[in-house]
Amino acid sequence: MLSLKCFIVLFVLQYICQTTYCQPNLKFFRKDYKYIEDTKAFYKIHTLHRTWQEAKERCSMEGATLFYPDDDDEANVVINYWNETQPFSWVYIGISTPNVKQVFETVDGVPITDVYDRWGPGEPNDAGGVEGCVILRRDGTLNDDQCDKKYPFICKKSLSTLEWNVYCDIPDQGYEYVKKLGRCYKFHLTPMNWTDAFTVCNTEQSYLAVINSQDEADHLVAMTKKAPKDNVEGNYVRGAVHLGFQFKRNRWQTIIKNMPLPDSGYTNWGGGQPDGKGEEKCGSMFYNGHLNDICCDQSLFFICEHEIDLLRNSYVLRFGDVFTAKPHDGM
Ligand SMILES: [Ca+2]
Ligand SMILES: [Ca+2]
Ligand SMILES: [Ca+2]
Repeated sequence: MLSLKCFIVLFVLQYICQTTYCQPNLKFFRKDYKYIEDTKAFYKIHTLHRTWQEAKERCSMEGATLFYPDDDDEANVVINYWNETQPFSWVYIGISTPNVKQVFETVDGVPITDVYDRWGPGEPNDAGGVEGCVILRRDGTLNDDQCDKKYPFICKKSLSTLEWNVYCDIPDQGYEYVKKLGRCYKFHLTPMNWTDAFTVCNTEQSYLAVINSQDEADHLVAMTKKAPKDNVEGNYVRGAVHLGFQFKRNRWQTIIKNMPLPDSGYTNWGGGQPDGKGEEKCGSMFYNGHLNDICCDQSLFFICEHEIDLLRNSYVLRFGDVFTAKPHDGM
């Protein structure tokens, strides 16, 4: 039988849930995205200029896609938001000519004629024969332009495609909740150099994993063992994964608050490691859990770690999974 105290705790947690945690999540993707009800989608205007390909990859890393207007209404709504917040004259959109010159399609393979195709006067003109990517101007018209120029861009995530990972409190089903450690991990099967791996984890609102205990090391080893990595081809180093520590300020330290590695709770180096003699300044873990210094340029698999809001998590653990409803259910 539940005591009165339990009832009060339950009531308070439910109240907190309704007012601060669960409700915003119904229409929440990431803190850096703005939800627009008219189009039922989240948008982020990226102010850092990038090439078209970089823009596309950046949106993808954030779990979104490079925005293009589906129709006139969406073009208007997004341009209004852009007018309110940023001074740019144009942005890259997710339309290009990936296969045939002057045959324009969206990043998800839809012909431009099925979406928004209000070209500016005289466009598309493929000026100089080198224009394969599309920009949206502030006046709502499109122009084909060179893909390697650097422009601002907008990422989009539609509410209908949002899948909330309730245990990890993150819009990414690739993260797996580990009860024993009270946090989530994702094994990345696309090998990258240390810096790119670091960026990918950050972009996913996580960080390159830092081992803080033998339990955590054991889990990362098990996870690595389980990961379907054997068929991944390409030029990368087998046998180790990037982790969140590096040689900086003349010492090994983790990426969390620059904590010296000896204070992190785990310093189990592999035999003879670190052996890079100053050449290997980035941190990795052999598949067996032992630490290894490695060249930062080397491409490896890597693991991201995500910390979860403790109160919310404890609510789930205590009272069962009341969050499994999709974020937009009942809306
Ligand atoms: Ca043009
Ligand atoms: Ca950790
Ligand atoms: Ca080494």
